[in-house]
Formats: sequence, C-alpha cells, structure tokens
Amino acid sequence: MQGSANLNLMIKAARKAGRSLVKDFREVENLQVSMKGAGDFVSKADIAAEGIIREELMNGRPNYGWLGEEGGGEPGKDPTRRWIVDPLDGTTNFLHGLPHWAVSIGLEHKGEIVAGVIYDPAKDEMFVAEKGQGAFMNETRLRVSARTKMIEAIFATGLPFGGRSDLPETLQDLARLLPACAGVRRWGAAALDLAYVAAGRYDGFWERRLHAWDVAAGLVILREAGGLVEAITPGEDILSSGEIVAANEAIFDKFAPIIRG
Ligand code: 2AM
Ligand code: CA
Ligand code: CA
Ligand code: CA
Repeated sequence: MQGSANLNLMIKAARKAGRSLVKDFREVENLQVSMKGAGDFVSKADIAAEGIIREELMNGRPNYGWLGEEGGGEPGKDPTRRWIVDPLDGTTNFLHGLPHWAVSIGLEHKGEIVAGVIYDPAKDEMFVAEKGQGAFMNETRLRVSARTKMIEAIFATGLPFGGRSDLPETLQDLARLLPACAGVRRWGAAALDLAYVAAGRYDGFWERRLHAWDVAAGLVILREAGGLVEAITPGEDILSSGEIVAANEAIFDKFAPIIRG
C-alpha cells in the first residue's frame, strides 16, 4: 500500500521501538520492573520504547499533541491532532518471556482515529490502516472473518487482573457467551486482540476498563478491515469509556447483545 507521510513516520517509529524491545526481550531477566498499580507492571523496556517513539514522532510533527501510557499527555500547538501511543502492549507477557506483545500507535484528528499501526516484532507482523485506505498486514490486505454462526466463532477478551472492578461483569459475560460460541481466548494484549479481529483470526473481541492507548490504533485497523466496533454502552465514546465490543458485521448483531446483557 502507498501510505501517507504520517503513516510512514508511524511505521518507522514502531520499527525502531520494536528493535529496542526485541533487545530487551532477549535479556528480560535483567530488566528493572516496578508496579504502577495492582498487577500493572512497567519496565525499562516500556519507558525506552516510549522515548524512541516520542522522539521520532515529535521530531517529525512538532505541532501535534501527545498521549503515551508511560509519559502522560501534552497538548500540541495543533489542537486537532494527537498521537496516542502504547509503547508496549502486553508488558506482563513480555516480562514472562511470552512472545505476544506489540507497539501501538494511533493518530487522532478532531476526535477520530485516522491512522493506526500495531507492530508485533516477535512475529514481524505490522498491522496498519488509514481511514478510507483499507487495512494491511505486511502488505497483505486485511479482512475480518466471514463466519456468521456464533457456534463456529471464537472471541478474545481480557480477564480482569489485579482486582479490577469489572470482574463480576466479565464472569457474567463468560457465563452467557461460552455456551453459545466455539471458544474464548485470553492472551493479554488488547491491541493485538483488535488486530487479530481485523485479520479474521478472531471473530470478535470485547473488554472493559481499557485505555485510549490500548485501542486507538486498533479502532481504525478494525474498521478498515470491515469490522464493527462500538462501546459496550451504546452511544458512548470508546476512547474515553474504554469499553469495547467488536466483530464482523454478521456476528456483531448476535454477539453484542450477549455482552450488553
Ligand atoms: P499493557 O501491557 O500495555 O499494560 C487489557 O487487558 C490491557 O491491560 C492489556 O493490553 C495490558 O496492557 C493491560 N494490562 C496491565 N496489566 C495487565 C495484567 N497483569 N494482565 C493482563 N493485562 C494487563
Ligand atoms: Ca501498563
Ligand atoms: Ca496496553
Ligand atoms: Ca503498555
């Protein structure tokens, strides 16, 4: 695909951060780790990757605003544009030597995500999309799955960790969903869950209590792959509510009501 200058800058930043993360992943036992909240870890690898992305993007577009998981937010001179960045989605996997984690970079314009990049360096899978231009993984066009039957569909979610308050709702979701579908997967990297729905690997995804940086890039990638994405509470803004339900169109109509109870 012929990406815009912004998309190419995002890809460059994601690859550069990916190289740093792969180095740290090889010697993960030596990394300094601290806990930000119950079960929510941050390591030197997260912080180094965020620094690399920030430098690359802010040098390239000095006027844009910034929101990163580890560094917080900063308004730009251009109030309409903002980078939304998770430098390492799946830190817990990373710290356990599990190769399932990614860099996630979204570009917001007037409240809407217009470009997104999710990069999985361990598998060298680069998921990208720009609004109106389709979604791609390593040059291959992405399309959500064509499954229409719930009983054949598999869904991804995140199970609440560290005492997260959405545990009862999630258990109720599972009680309703598991008998109706082919299975539920939980790998611990929300950005990759969204990318995988876009790629047709999962038929749908839902989770509560996410942050803007977990979902920003995934929103545009999934929509450009033909998926439907909404807040669990109809009409709410996904980025601020952090509640999300996503699937191919046919499955969405059956799946979303189960999650919405
Ligand atoms: P993170 O690795 O960037 O913090 C949704 O489950 C999100 O919660 C994940 O994408 C992950 O993003 C975050 N998270 C934080 N701590 C987690 C944990 N202990 N287990 C799973 N996810 C965790
Ligand atoms: Ca985190
Ligand atoms: Ca995350
Ligand atoms: Ca993170």
